[in-house]
Amino acid sequence: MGKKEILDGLKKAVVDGDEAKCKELANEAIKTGVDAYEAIMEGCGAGMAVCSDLYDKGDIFVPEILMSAEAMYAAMDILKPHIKVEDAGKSKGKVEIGVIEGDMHDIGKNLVKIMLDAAGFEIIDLGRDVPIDDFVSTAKNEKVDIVAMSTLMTTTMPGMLDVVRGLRDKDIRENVKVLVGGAPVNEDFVSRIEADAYAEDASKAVKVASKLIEELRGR
Ligand code: B12
Repeated sequence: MGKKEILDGLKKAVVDGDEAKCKELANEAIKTGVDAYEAIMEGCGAGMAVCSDLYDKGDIFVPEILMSAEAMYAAMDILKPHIKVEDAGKSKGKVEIGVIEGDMHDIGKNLVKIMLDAAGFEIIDLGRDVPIDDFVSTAKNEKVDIVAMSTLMTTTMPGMLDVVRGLRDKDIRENVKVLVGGAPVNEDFVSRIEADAYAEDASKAVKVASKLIEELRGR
């Protein structure tokens, strides 16, 4: 089976929520030397993006999207140990990542976590629906380098501002970089809440996080 066939097949298997097919194709990717990183981003991630669009159009519903997420996780479990990120050695740092209080959407956060982990970052996963204070106290107690926050809902975006304020109140804002992501978030929002950076997807998150670590260490 060729590379294109495997990547397209993985994408389709995620959309179809076909866990068995996802596992089969992930194993096939490894066997035939397809880059695991590419398989995750262009197979699994691309499939999940299609699911989001189909959901928005009303073509699929909650049960289907949850099956797709399960199928994607099954493929990623197989692919993850095989990821090689080129500059992994250069910019390791400690990252706490979580989904803001009130928000249960964690599929995107999990994808970002896996890619950061594979790139050599030390990850503290706070999970989803994370209270503001947990972000702040973990940043302080664990001396993290990056506070990474996700939200998929407009209603929970203000929580990100509360975390930035909390970091300031505890006098640790200068010690950390604040990275935000999720569909409703953008560059403009970063400046409004005085965060440090935004990344639109998991592969960009790795690049941006590496840059933030360089900035932090270069001070
Ligand atoms: C799947 C889904 C669900 C699932 C979530 C399952 C789970 N465990 O995550 C379930 C069914 C539970 C759900 C529930 C709800 N949902 Co919903 N859901 C979605 C859906 C269809 C897809 C989201 C998704 O997983 N996408 C795939 C992932 C891979 O993409 P992603 O999350 O965007 O992540 C990528 C980037 O954003 C980025 N990224 C993400 N996080 C981070 C973090 C950092 C630090 C960085 C750098 C980057 C980054 O990288 C990721 C990977 O490339 C979206 C619609 C959509 N088009 O997005 C609605 C959507 C987010 N849901 C919505 C709503 C309203 C709800 C509910 C309130 C519905 C209800 N009435 O019950 C509840 C909320 C419950 C709660 N309190 O959270 C709305 C939000 C509207 C708004 N603007 O606020 C949306 C937009 C649908 C819509 N059009 O109305 N939902």
